[in-house]
Amino acid sequence: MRLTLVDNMVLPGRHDLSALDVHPHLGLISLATVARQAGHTVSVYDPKREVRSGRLAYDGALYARMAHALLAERPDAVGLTTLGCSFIVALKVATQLKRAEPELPIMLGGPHATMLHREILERFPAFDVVVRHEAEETLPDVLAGLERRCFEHVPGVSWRTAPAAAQVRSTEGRPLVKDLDTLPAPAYDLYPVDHLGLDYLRVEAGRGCPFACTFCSTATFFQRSYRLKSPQRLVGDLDRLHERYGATDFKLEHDLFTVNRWKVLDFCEAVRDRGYTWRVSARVDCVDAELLERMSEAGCVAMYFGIESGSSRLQRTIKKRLDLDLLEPTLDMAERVGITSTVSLITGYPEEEAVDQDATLDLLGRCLRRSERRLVTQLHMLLPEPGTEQYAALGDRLAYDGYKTEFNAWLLGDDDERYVRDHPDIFATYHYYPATMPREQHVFAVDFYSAARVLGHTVLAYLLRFYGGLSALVASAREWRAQSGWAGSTDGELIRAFIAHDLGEDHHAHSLVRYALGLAAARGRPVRGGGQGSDAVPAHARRYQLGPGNAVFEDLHDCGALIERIRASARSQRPLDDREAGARGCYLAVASGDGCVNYAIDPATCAMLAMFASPRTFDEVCAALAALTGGYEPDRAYLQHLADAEVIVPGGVASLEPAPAAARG
Ligand code: B12
Ligand code: SF4
Repeated sequence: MRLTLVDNMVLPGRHDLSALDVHPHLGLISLATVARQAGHTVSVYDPKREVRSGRLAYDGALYARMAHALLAERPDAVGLTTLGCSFIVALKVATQLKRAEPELPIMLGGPHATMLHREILERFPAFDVVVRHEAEETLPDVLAGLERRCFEHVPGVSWRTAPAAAQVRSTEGRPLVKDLDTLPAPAYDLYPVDHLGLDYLRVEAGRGCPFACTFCSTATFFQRSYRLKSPQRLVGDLDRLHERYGATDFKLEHDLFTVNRWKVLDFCEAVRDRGYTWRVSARVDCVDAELLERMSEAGCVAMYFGIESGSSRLQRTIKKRLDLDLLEPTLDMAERVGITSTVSLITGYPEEEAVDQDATLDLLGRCLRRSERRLVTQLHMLLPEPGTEQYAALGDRLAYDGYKTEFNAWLLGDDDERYVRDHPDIFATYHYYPATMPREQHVFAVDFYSAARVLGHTVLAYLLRFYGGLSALVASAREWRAQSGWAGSTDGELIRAFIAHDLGEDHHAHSLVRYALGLAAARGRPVRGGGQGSDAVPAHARRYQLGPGNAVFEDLHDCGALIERIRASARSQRPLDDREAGARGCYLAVASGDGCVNYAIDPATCAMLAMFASPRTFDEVCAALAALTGGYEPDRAYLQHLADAEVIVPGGVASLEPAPAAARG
């Protein structure tokens, strides 16, 4: 049979579609090998890759276009995977497929489908079969029984008895692969790995976590059975990927890699001479100095620590039960051995009080004051997840306010929102639990932090010197927003306006915020080239714009020097005084590697360069400046010099209108 597996439409943070995660889906490539071994022909369709490449627009026609592309492969069966936050896409695509080909069997799997198999099958006739839990050992039998819908002998399957029939049946069982070493090598070849531009490759290291935090579905899905592939198997997987793709950097996927330190040490021993680098997830109470050192020696470069809350009280309530005193020493140890840490926190818990949220924010603030090179910080909104203890207690009291988290797939179709509202239990991640704190305070904290991260650790940590801590900064900004009647969103511009109001337009902290936001915007600015500099386009019609990452600033403190001073005084809690902050002037920032070089420029050059914020011809800039200054025209040789130095680069669409008479020469 020809089986097409369909990857998730998961979104990247901050909704930057060019940053879509196009890594091979480890569940699907594991299933693909098993299906191939059973004699089937398998392909994987990844909508993220299609969207990222521009072949598939992420708009209201997404579902129809995806279905069209899938049907073009003429599959005998389709299998979709889904998370809660991508289920709308799976549902709508399946609906389109069924409409076009009612007899085409459509399977669904993954954690979300496992938790809600009955609800999904009973309400959405587009799906025929849900394969629950870990599916490697059941998929061959499911495929064999697909035509006759005969699954009675297969554990962990739920199905509709005939196409569009209302009757749903289900077998008992929660399939689990006891020995992960028995799994065949995953079919990475179903993704064009060589052409995905991946920094590292994901490799499944194991499954299951023995803990049972109230917000996390891992314990339900993998049944708290902690399994790690043997060192020989895991290193063998890495070696194979190294030989085939030249990969040397890996992400070892496991919710909690370090639970069994002896197994981790064995792996370190087995991998240490390979020269690979790798990253994992851990708890701060499942690592120690010796382990971190051995991991670092064996190539570990990054660790993800789910801390979840800075409040000890909440640590108990959500059953994460971390000793928060371990965090900073652990970060110190990791930093000392050269491991970059990610500290992830969550707000929005039903039981969270203002003091708990403040503790979380202040913990983030303390992290910000640490070395920025070896630490990444995140603040997420709690998402209700089916299959969790929280959901079992509060899943029937979900509320909806249309808030868009960074994870949920966008609602693109006309009736998508109706589905979300009508089925809160299934689209739980678009909703929120009733909570002690006003929802608005959760939303503001998450949005503020997401916007503030753009400023970078140094500038953000410096702002804390004026407010004492992150919770106080967030509270002041929130109060200002309410009093000022701010109508915009909670973004960088809100932070700038708040600082301008609170500390003053002329204050050096305001300059720093402007500078950081300006550089971030410049880094994200698209430059559309298209042979603009080539001889095919006459010189007068060539348009230029500021080079990628380059920015100009008028009336600004010397922020490059300021940031150096701030870094030099990192241990101090004291803001710089006016004398230390220096005078204001005009600056050109030119991107260089990860950073930039600042040049002091005169106001006339600044005004001229500012015109290249969007694509302009030299003629247009000269004319605009002449109008502005009553006759002053910049030296065209100077403009050409800026272009040669790539301060301004060819950009924008060529104007093919006839050249103005003066320029025709
Ligand atoms: C890698 C990973 C990611 C990656 C890639 C996700 C992906 N696979 O598409 C990234 C970084 C993008 C990611 C992001 C997020 N993730 Co994530 N992630 C993981 C992680 C750590 C590993 C996934 C994995 O490779 N597992 C191993 C493979 C073998 O398992 P599997 O994919 O589940 O597949 C098996 C079965 O599910 C089943 N199966 C799956 N699909 C199908 C399809 C068919 C047809 C069939 C028959 C069977 C089947 O068979 C497979 C083999 O046994 C898991 C935790 C975990 N340990 O699984 C969380 C997990 C999947 N993530 C989760 C969540 C919540 C998120 C986020 C919302 C952020 C967050 N809060 O963590 C975002 C959402 C992304 C978005 N924008 O929508 C939850 C999902 C909960 C849910 N019910 O949906 C998990 C389970 C973690 C958790 N315990 O909370 N994640
Ligand atoms: S949050 Fe982490 S420690 Fe807690 S159950 Fe989930 S995977 Fe385990």
